[in-house]
Amino acid sequence: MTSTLDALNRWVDDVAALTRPARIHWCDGSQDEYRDLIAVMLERGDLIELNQATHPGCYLHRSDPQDVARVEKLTLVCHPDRDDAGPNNQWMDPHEAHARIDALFEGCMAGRTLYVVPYCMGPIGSPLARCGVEITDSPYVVANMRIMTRMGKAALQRIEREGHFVKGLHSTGELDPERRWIMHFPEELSIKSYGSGYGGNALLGKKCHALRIASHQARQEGWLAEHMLILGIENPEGEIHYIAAAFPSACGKTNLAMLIPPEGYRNQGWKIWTVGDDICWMTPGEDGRLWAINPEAGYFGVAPGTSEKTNPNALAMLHRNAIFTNVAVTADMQPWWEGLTSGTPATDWQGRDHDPAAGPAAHPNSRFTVAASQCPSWSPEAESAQGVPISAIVFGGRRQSLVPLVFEARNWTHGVLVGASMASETTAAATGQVGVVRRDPMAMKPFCGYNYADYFAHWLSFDTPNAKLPSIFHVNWFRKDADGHFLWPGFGENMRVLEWMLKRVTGQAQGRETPIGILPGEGELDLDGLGLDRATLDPLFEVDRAGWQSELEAIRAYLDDYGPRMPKALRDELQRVSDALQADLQESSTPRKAAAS
Ligand code: GTP
Ligand code: SPV
Ligand code: MN
Repeated sequence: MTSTLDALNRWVDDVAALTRPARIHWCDGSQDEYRDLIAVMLERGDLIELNQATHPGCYLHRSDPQDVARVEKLTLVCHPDRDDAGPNNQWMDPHEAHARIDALFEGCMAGRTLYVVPYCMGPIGSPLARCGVEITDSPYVVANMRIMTRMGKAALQRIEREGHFVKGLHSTGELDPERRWIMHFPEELSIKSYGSGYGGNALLGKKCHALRIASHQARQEGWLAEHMLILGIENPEGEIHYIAAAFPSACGKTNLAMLIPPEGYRNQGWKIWTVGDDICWMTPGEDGRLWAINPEAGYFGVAPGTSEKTNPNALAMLHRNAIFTNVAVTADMQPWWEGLTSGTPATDWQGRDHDPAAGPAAHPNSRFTVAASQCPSWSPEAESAQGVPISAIVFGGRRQSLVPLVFEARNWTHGVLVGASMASETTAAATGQVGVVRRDPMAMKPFCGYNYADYFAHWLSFDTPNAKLPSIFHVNWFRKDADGHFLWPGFGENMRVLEWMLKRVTGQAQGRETPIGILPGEGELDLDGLGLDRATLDPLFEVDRAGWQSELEAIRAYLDDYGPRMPKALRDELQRVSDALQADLQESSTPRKAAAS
């Protein structure tokens, strides 16, 4: 027995002494083990069998109604020094944090099984992948981890070989919101989560490890751990360019990652390949480019809004071997959610007879868990050890006004500012009010494991003489008219925007310089067949100078909150944009004509 496994065994013993489980099960990740877990959960009522004729291997889990989303207020990043966590994180002194949460763990697994879940984030043979072990008393968590990560024997072997792993301890506890914490100890490479069984709070490989802990490691080691999808765009010549895109939770990553191009594009030979839909780890390669892997092996996707019209690829992969969480069901036990064009909900997400007056049938943050390889657009490159080279990075948010459909940053520093300036309307993916605009730099507000000022400095540090960095863009699919309708059709039609980005990356489009960045020039973005009138198009492609002046002031105030730790280069860049806007305002008091049609 090696010392790593000794250390692992000792930790399991210590945890068992604290939590006092009835039994301990080491997960091997096998199909038999998965089948047994499902059987246990069906018996306990943790899972409900869905219609096996229409949805073989599919099950429904209903969460406690108080436990249906991430809880940011109870999510802590416990560096010894509070400033290292930054104003962007909830913080507690590590000693106090351990003491508080260990008191909750005391005896909490009595009568339960303690599962030891070794997992690997990333292809098992990839130098960019990292391993962890989650201890949990939730079979639902184990089953989800088996879909979402490379879990079991192979991961344990890699851990033994490598000699280190991230430690995650989880118990569903009593599911009492008053007795719930999700704590991170980046210096110790450890996580402790108590009192929630929900996705991001409980599947510790995902947001806790692959973003909060990994972002801290990435800073020390010179790489990036990001809340980004990864997709490949194949052009009619058969070349594939990869892009990574950061949108906040429930703002369109899964949808963009699985996009099916409009018919005209398909006929020409365009195709989208899905590498990842939520998390991206990027490292500079010897060639100076950024190379990216998807650390996950499955999708934990938002169900509502997923339809034949919006995301047919997602729908196609949800007819077998999927776990649904908090969706509604039809009378014949098929999963159902708002946005589906067929079927009628009989029972809502809480198991009550569906009453349309009582709100949506599926919870707005209801989710599916499914293996990545079941997606029709799944890219075999998702298994590549070295990852895929990234040609463009895209930032985006949910902004009903001001922010145009697409613009490009002038250079890396400007791009980092564009990412740092991101804001978005809040969604049901986290508890709290929905629809409030808040700053969410790089879509990492809930996930950055250290001070944002240091994080921006880390991003800036990639701009070295030998670097061949990706171009940086910003998109907004969510502009609305006065009546609250989306101006841009979105979904598959977002292909048009991707094509323009590729044209920029390959030098085939000139673009139109504006103070906030480069927008599509006249005729550069293909709008054929969309039938959008001027009243719709103008706002999508215009730069509202006055509106942007107030936006820049809000961004300045936000950056100032971080005090002297905020990199000067970012403040200078903001000043440059602000000066350009000012000059532009003085030069022309008449509004410019919008282009791009
Ligand atoms: P997380 O899993 O929480 O990180 O979410 P995500 O970023 O993967 O978001 P997802 O793709 O699941 O989309 C969330 C919601 O946004 C769904 O209800 C979608 O239907 C909707 N959505 C996605 N893309 C578009 C788009 O292009 N236009 C519009 N109007 N809505 C979109
Ligand atoms: C998100 O909220 O960004 C998600 C779902 O992807 S969760 O796993 O809960 O974080
Ligand atoms: Mn996410």
